[in-house]
Amino acid sequence: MNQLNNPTAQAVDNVLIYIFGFSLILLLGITVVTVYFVVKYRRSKYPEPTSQVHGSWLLETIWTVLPILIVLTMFWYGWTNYVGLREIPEGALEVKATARMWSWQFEYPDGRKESKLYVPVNQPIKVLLFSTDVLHSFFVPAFRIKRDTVPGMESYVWFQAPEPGSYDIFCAEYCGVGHADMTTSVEVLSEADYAQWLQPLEPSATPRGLVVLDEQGCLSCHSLDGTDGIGPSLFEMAGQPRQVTINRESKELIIDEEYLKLAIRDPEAEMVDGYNPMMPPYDEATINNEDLQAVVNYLMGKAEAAKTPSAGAQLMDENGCLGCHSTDGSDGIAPSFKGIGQREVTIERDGKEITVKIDVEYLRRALLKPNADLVKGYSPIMPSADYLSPEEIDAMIQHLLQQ
Ligand SMILES: [Cu+2]
Repeated sequence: MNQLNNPTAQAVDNVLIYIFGFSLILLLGITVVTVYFVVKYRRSKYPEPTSQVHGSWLLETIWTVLPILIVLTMFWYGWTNYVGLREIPEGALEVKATARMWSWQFEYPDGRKESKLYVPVNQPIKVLLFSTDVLHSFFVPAFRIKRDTVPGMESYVWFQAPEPGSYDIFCAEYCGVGHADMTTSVEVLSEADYAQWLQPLEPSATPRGLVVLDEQGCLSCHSLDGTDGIGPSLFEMAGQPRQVTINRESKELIIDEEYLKLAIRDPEAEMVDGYNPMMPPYDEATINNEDLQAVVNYLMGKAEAAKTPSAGAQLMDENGCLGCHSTDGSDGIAPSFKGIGQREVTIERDGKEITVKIDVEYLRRALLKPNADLVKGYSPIMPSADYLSPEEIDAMIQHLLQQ
């Protein structure tokens, strides 16, 4: 990587080159002089000492003061560059990095969570470091940054990437059997790509349960394909019998929803035999009940509600909604659908103007009785969509909320 505009790497490299350079010059200089004198004043040629000098103030002063100056410049140069590594430039983007056995999680100011660190190019990034369990260490060689994450303590590093690309992140503190798997990457995006990445997530086809499993780092210990890992594989486990230890007694039970919930909230209560009790409990603050249910649904092989956004989009198109409502924010005969789920609107009700937040109920009413709570400034010309089935109405609402 081009090291220009990679301030943290430059700071570390400059000091390394400076100290290494001086050390090399001294090593070579001293070795050459030593060898020269050994050869020149060898015993066969000069059996008796030839010099009668007993001291030289000048020489002693030089070889005392000069090394002190050299060492002090090393200290000064190292110190000023270290300070640069600790002082965050203005306008830095803050991302929270949480280390846990054995994966990383990155949380953005808007609450978005990722297992890779996505950042824009040429912007300082401040990474706040946390650990939920043991000592780990956040290490990105490309930016020459490495710092321990300590449970109960907040720490930080910063960097600025000069070019888009993918750069390794390692854990550099031995933290247990999965330590070597604790790798991920910094994904540096161009400004345009980053702006696109910032857009609200496209409703993905990935089931929520799987997203949570990935976000929470579960998959670094539990495989999805049947291979045995640090923990049991999650492959087709639902409804299967397992030997578990409850209160030191081994019992057989069938894996069901209740068991899975307990295994996530309190893993050591009913441990599957043959595995070590090293999974941390995931409380409600870490995985809320809704996400817990999504994970359990996913593991139980239950399909998630078929409220596919594409069905909603198709219905919108088929029913001609887009003739009046734009999807790009431009105003038409009717309000635009863009960002409709995040908006508040002024409506007239019982002769009074009130402001309401657009939510599922509002949208349902707007579809079925469009002219009841009409948005101020628009004409009551929309026909009711009551000829659609409740499922179709739901699909449209889901789609609208994601606009
Ligand atoms: Cu680690």
